[in-house]
Amino acid sequence: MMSRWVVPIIAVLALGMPVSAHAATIQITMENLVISPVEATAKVGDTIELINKDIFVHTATARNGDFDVTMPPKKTVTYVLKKAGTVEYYCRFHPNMKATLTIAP
Ligand SMILES: [Cu+2]
Repeated sequence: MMSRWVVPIIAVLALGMPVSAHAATIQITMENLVISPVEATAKVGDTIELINKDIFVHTATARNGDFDVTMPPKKTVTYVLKKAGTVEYYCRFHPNMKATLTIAP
């Protein structure tokens, strides 16, 4: 999981550029009624790419109301993070699907 990100981060640091200048895209997959990864970290301004590989509609619904994104079957929906915080989210249709997103300012 980490290794995909280590190389780009080192490359950015080596160039002396602030990491914060690069908005990242974080992929979150929903497949077989499981959200993966179950814990993800991001920053405000980053994009989360919600990939629904199932034949069901899923949602990424924040318990604190910060976001509520609906993903039609077999579709990818992107959402730009606007607020920092640790957000627990779940699928409204399948409440056993839950995960945590930690968003740094
Ligand atoms: Cu669902």
